[in-house]
Amino acid sequence: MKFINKIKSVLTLIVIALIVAGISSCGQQAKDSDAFRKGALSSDVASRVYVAPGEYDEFYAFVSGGFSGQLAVYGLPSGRLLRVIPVFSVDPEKAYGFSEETKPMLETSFGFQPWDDAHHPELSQTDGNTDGRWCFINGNNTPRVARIDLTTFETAEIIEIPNSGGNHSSPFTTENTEYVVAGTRFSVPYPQQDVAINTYADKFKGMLSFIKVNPESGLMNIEFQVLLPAFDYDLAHSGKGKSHGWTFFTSYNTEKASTLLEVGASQNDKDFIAAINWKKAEEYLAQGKGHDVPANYKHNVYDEATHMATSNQMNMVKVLLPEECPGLVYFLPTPKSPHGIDVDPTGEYIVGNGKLSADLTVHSFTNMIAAIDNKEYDTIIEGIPVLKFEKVLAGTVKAAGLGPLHTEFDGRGNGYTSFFISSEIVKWKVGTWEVLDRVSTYYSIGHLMIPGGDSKNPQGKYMVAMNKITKDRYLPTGPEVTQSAQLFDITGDKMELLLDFPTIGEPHYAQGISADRIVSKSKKIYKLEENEHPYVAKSEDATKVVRDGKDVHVYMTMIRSHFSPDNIEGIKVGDKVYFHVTNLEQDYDVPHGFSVMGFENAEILVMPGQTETITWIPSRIGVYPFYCTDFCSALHQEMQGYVRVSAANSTTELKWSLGE
Ligand code: K7E
Ligand code: CUA
Repeated sequence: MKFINKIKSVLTLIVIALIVAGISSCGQQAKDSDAFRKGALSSDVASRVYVAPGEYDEFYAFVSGGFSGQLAVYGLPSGRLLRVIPVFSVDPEKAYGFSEETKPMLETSFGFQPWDDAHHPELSQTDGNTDGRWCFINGNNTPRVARIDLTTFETAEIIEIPNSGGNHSSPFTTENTEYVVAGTRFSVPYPQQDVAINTYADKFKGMLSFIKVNPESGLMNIEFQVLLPAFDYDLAHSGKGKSHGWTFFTSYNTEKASTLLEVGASQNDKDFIAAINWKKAEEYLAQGKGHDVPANYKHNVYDEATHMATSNQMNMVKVLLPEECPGLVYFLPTPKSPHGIDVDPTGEYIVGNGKLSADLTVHSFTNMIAAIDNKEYDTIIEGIPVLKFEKVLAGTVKAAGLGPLHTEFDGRGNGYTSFFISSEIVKWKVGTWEVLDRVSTYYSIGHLMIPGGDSKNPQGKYMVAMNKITKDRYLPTGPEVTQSAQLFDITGDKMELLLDFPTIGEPHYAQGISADRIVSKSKKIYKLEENEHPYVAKSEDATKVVRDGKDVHVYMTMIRSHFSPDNIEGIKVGDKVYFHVTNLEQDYDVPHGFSVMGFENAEILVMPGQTETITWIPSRIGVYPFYCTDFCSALHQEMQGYVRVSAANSTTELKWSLGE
């Protein structure tokens, strides 16, 4: 036993040394051998990712942008980038965070946040299957969860998560999207207060949040939070099938270190997986066990009828305390600072990937329930029973690689785990735990994704690896080389590399779904007659310019190939001009853009039937052109106009016209 522990600690040291060296062992070997690097690509590989011009891809892939804060949409198997959806970062291309309608989306209790770090897209599910309705994604830095509407591919809602710091174990869904969960990575003082950082162990707490999702509208609200010890809660996945009703969160830093965590949080041989019985939580809430706790957070909702977002101030959350709610939370000891946690399609197996380990630890849901029934506890921490490791363990995938991070499933009884340090994916058999195949990734893989790979019914044809480092895989572009994804065919016994493609930002998790679950629902236009924007002009007759003190409201329309009005006079230096621009088109794929010379703002790109507003405070007299920024017709270059700006004290009359 002692000897084994010694081996384990030596292994940990090696692992840490490798992490510190920041080098991937396999990657290094691979780099040395060009033939190996290119892989044994069979000659027909190109045809298997080739999507002929005019043809559609078979799958959508939603890939997180990491530090870009956005969500990128790719087609698979081609790897073609279809769209970048702005979520947590401003995007001047789409006026996201610049238009008056979208600015409220980025409001937080700290004010307007123009950026965040987005890691985990998660598709909504019905009966454990991806249903193509919504994609959720976490904002890591200023804790938030966003919901993207997959009829419009627009961010429809963002909710801030109070009592959290680093919203990383988020936003994983339950099998009918009853909840998406959000767990704090960094524990913070609870309640937030001015205290010495070395009071961490006493004053700091971890918080796991359960966000209820309205089954019709998708609207989110924080139903309850569970107060936990001051660990770091890293990732999550919910149970399904037999384990439906439970959600599992990995933790590290059960040592409660508050400095130099690379050493301090690597002391314990095992950290915990927190298993939350959310159905039990609902019972406790019904019994009035939830504490109303004052909280300060924003809930921002985009209304498709008014084409406008509203930011709402929220003031309360319900908090459940484990010591008052027996049976609500259990800890499952899991070796070596587990990172990813993944539940197999049957819901029986819970895979904890100890990132400082070579092995994968697989727990059994059945064993867990038996251990709970028999009270097989090691100890109790802050009211939470710690189950005996041997009693919940189902098996171990032994010596599979170095630095396991994340696991996905193919629906044929196989698991696929990414290994950051040894830079590879290992395929293993669920139940026997034998390693079946391994394949190198280039380089330093983080997450991997199989469409539906965390659902009840994976669509296990392709697998995407998302890599942190690409070094020599692409043409150099200065000090930083693109991050990238790699596509594999997983239909055979051996995983087969098909394609490398670059990604935006840093890809973390991704979700995939067969295109047919989305295509038929995709919106083509916004109906003009349904436009309830308060400043809409539904025809050219309705256009006007209205002065209200120093505010000037321009009700403008656009249609191929002119603006109405296209001549505006009587604007004065220091006015605040609101251009409320309605696109009168009712044809698919005909946006028009709008921008004014020198107006210190982004363009707006207005979709058919939509109204968007952009503001301008002119600082100099003159006559300034505006034009359509999206090449919309043969006479696109003619789609232009002028605004005349007069001195603040001038008597220039306010007037507007088209064709005079
Ligand atoms: Cu492993 Cu943020 Cu999901 Cu990245 S996390 S790799
Ligand atoms: Cu409208 Cu170009």
